[in-house]
Order: sequence, then C-alpha cells, then structure tokens
Amino acid sequence: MKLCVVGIGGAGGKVTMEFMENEDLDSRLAASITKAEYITPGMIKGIWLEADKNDAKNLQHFFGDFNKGAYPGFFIPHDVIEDGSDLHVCVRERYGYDVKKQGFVRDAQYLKAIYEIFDTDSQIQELAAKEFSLNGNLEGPEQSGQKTEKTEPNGHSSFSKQAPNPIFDCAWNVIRPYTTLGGGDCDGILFIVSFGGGTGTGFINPIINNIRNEGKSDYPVFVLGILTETGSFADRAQNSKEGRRDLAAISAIYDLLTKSNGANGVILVDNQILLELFESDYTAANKFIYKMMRPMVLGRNYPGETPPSQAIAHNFTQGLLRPPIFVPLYATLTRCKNPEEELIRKALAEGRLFGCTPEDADFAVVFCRGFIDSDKIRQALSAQIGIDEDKIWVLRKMGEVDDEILIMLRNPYGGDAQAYTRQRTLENRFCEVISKALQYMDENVEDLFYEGKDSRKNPDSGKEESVKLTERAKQALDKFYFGKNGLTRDNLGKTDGFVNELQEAERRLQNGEKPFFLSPMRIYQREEKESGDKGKFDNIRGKDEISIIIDKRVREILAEQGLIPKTGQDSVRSAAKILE
Ligand SMILES: Nc1nc2c(ncn2[C@@H]2O[C@H](COP(=O)(O)OP(=O)(O)OP(=O)(O)O)[C@@H](O)[C@H]2O)c(=O)[nH]1
Ligand SMILES: [Mg+2]
Repeated sequence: MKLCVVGIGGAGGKVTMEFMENEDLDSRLAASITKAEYITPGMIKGIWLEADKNDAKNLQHFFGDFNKGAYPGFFIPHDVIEDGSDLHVCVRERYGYDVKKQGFVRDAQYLKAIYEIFDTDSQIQELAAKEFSLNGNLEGPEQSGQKTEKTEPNGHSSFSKQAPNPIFDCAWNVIRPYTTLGGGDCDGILFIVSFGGGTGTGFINPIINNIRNEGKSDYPVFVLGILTETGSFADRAQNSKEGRRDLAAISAIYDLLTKSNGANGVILVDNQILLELFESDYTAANKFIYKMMRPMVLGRNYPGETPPSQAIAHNFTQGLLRPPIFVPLYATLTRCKNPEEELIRKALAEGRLFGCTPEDADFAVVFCRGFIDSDKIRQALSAQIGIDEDKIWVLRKMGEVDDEILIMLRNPYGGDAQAYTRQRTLENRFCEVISKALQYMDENVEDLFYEGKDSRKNPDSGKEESVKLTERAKQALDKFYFGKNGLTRDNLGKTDGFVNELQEAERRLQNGEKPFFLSPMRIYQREEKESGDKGKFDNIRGKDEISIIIDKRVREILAEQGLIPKTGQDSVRSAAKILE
C-alpha cells in the first residue's frame, strides 16, 4: 500500500504536514539546491487543498505554492474560476453563492450546494463547458519531482462523461497524477479533514464524488476525519460556535456514510479525546494522529504480507451496503517477549480514539509494527472482545524500536438501547453532536440561509463580504432542511428533510439500531428528463441510492414482522436467507 495523503482545510493541512516530513534532508533549501527527491517515510505522496489563501500563503511555511512547482504544495481549487468571469457572475446571479469565497462560511452545505449546482443546472453547465472544456485550463502545472504522465490531452478526463465541475475537477486533477489512475505510484488515497469547519467538511464529499463519477468505483479511498471538540475551546480560533461546528460535522459525516459507493472507510478520531490527552495542544494532537496511523501507512511489510490498498479497501467494506465507520485504537510497548496480549489490553483500555463498544464491532483489522505474532494477536483480541477470530485480519510490518498496534474496529456500536446513555460510546457521542446541531438549527434558522450574520472583510480587496442567497437557492435549502412543505416554526423536522433525517438518526441510535444514517440527501435534484418522474425521487440520486431506500423499506417490513432483528447492516442478507 502506498498512499497519497490529501489534507483538506486547516486541520487537514496541519495533520498532513506530519505525514510529509522529509526523511532525507531537513533543509528545504539544501534539498532544492541538490535537487534531491523529496522522500517521506513510507514514500507517501501528498498535497494540501485549502480555500483560505491567507492561511496557505502567509500563516504557514511548510507547503509551497503548488502552482509554482513547489513540493509539498498547497493548492487553492477555487482559483481556477476567474474573478468576474461569466461563470462566476452567473452562479452569483442565479443562486447568490460566491464560488470564490475564501471559506469563512463554516458549514458543509455551502460547498455541497456549489457542487450540486454544477452537477444539475444546465445553464451553468453550458458556461462551465465553454470556459473549461474547450481550452483545457483546468490542467495543473508540472509537479516537481513527480511523474506527470498525462492521460488526456486536456487534463480533465471527466468531461467526456459529464459536465465540468471546475473547482472539484481541478482539485482531482492535481491529485490524480500521484495515483496509479494518473500514472503515479500511489495505489490509494487517504483524505484527512476535520469535521467542524467549512473547507474540509464541505470539500470531502464532492471530491470523492468526483473520483467515483469518473468511473473509479474500486479505487481505494479512505477518510481520516477529526470530529470537532465539545465546549468553546475552538470557538475563537474558528469563529464558529459549538452547535454550528456540530452541524457542519454531522452534515459531512451524513453524506459520507450514506454514499453507497463512496469512501472505503471513514476513520473517526475525536478531538475531544485528543485534546484531553494532550492538554488542548493541537500540534501535539496532530503529531499523535500521525504516530497512531503509522502502522497502517508506513513500514516495510513482512515477507508475504504485502497487500495492496485495493485488498485493504476490499476487506474494509466487505459485506456492507454503506461506507463503514472505523474506530482506531492504538498502543505501543517497549520491545519485549510476547507483547501481543498486553498490546491488545493496553489499546482497549487506553488507546481508543473515538467512543465505541469494541464487542459490537463486526470486523477488525489489526495493523502491527515490530516483532508480533499474528495468531497471538487474533487470539488475544478475540478473547478480550469476543468477536470471532475469522473476523480479525492482522497485517504486520517491520518496526523501528518499539512494538505498536493499531486496531481498526468496524462499526463498533449497535444492538444496545441503553448505550447512548453511557459516556464514551459511539451512540452517546453521535447523539450529543446531533442534538446540539438540531438545537443550533432551531435557535438560528436564519443562519442556515446565511442571513445577516455572515460577513467579513476580504483581506485581498478590503471589501466587506456577505452571502445573499437568491430565492431559488433559499427555496432549495428550505426543502433540503425542512422537507417539501418547507419551514414552519411549530413543525420543525416533522416532515421529510435533513432535520427530520437527523431526528430519525438520533432515534435509531437511542434504539440501538445500526446503521443510523440511511438515505442520501441532495440540495439540488438532477432533472429527470427521460422518465418524466421529476419530483418523485426527491433527494435521491442514482441506482445506488434507490436500492438503499428499497433496502431500508424491506428491512422495516421484515423487522415489523419479527423476521429480522432491528439492528445489523447485514439484515437484508440474513432476511434473504430466512426467506429462502
Ligand atoms: N486535531 C486538530 N484539530 C484542529 C486543528 N485546527 C482546527 N481543528 C479542529 O477542526 C475544526 C475545524 O477547523 P479547520 O480544519 O481549521 O476548518 P477548515 O476545514 O479549514 O474550514 P474553514 O471553516 O473554512 O476554515 C475546529 O473547530 C477544531 O475543532 C488542528 O490543528 N488539529
Ligand atoms: Mg480554514
């Protein structure tokens, strides 16, 4: 496995930095003089996607400007759209969104809407095709020290299949050459984002859609997501209150977990746990995130144990209809004889990076570094949490000094209606985030439409910027959040819509149901030209989503009749067996 690490947004960039330290030369200057190849541990390649130019250009000195050939580099996707171009103006006139906004709108829906506008509005698509498809100006610059084999004459392959989506296409185009899909040598991507801001949370789903829409349904894509902390610690730096950060976080996670052909796994880390461990020091937390991920991404594999990313991705998602959550548990021990049992015990007792109930996991992957016996790991984990040994997959690598393990528990929750009442369960943490997001929406409905409060001075132009959505955009958001009847104060979330879906998810978590997010949601619907079914499949997209809705209904009916338990992702399969 050789990964391309793509950090998105502030926290995503800072954690990616830890993965990208140069192994050979500490000095960037010396490296550039000697034209030394930039070598990271594990030969990881990487890039940082950012929306805030000030953060990228002035507030950090690790990443250079990708457009000037720097490596490792930052890239500002919205720069691809020219200020004042027909496309820029048209999106603003029709919807009110400024596609070049530098990311002060701290929510996931802003970029989701922009992605879906380009995905659905034929007028915008025509303009985008005129400005981008013809002259091919989405092409990235030569990447220093990297292979830049071009697979298409104009650098954007997706256009032959669908309309250009410039911001996300150009982001994919700068990642692609690092991957085996574009002539590079990375056989998988690890996206790193925080769930809680606007850039990382807003970008992660559209960019995965872009990869999948290109027809790359089996290219391994993993997401490492850092859930924003509770309390007000991040409020000032982030200029965003807890409830709002929670809404951004849950929106992004919702989309990730409901996209049936999306990521191969969403690895969740809770900033709350990290900041308690590292006394609110983000830098120390970031270093630890890298350290705990090393057994997955680094090191020489044991002879005969060298699975490519594809095998890992396949095992991660095997048997599931939706992308799974993985909770990482990490432990390290000074090298000793027979460390396996103690490593497992330590990881379970002290190494959980997100609330969970290990006994409820339906599968576990254990990445090891050091002198470790696979059988003993399987026996110890099976004995301590009770899952079958054949549901535990052990992958070993050579280590450095100490022995380390990273246990990835798949979907370690569900089946216990009391779990949400206990601290440090996944149900409890998600219920907390959902209820704070719901409360925030209830108390700040106008924020959902960016009314009044969202403005700031643009550091480039010095002008005050704010968002003023058009009626068209407001109506779409109204329907997205509050369902077909729109917002009525005393009816919040009682019809369909995202608010209702969140309430339902909270209820499922409280009942111990698994999974808890089911139906994909869209703000802008695709036109149903051929079928004439416009409006009939609101919030649904494609065959995958339709099959999920059918799956959901079948499960409800079977559960009502007592044929299957209420929990379990595999319930349709088990129901099919019962019916046979
Ligand atoms: N672990 C960790 N978490 C961080 C760090 N910086 C910010 N966070 C958390 O991540 C959340 C989102 O912050 P950013 O990643 O800066 O947001 P963004 O993706 O750049 O989005 P914008 O809102 O557009 O700036 C914050 O609310 C914090 O909870 C960091 O360096 N390390
Ligand atoms: Mg930011």
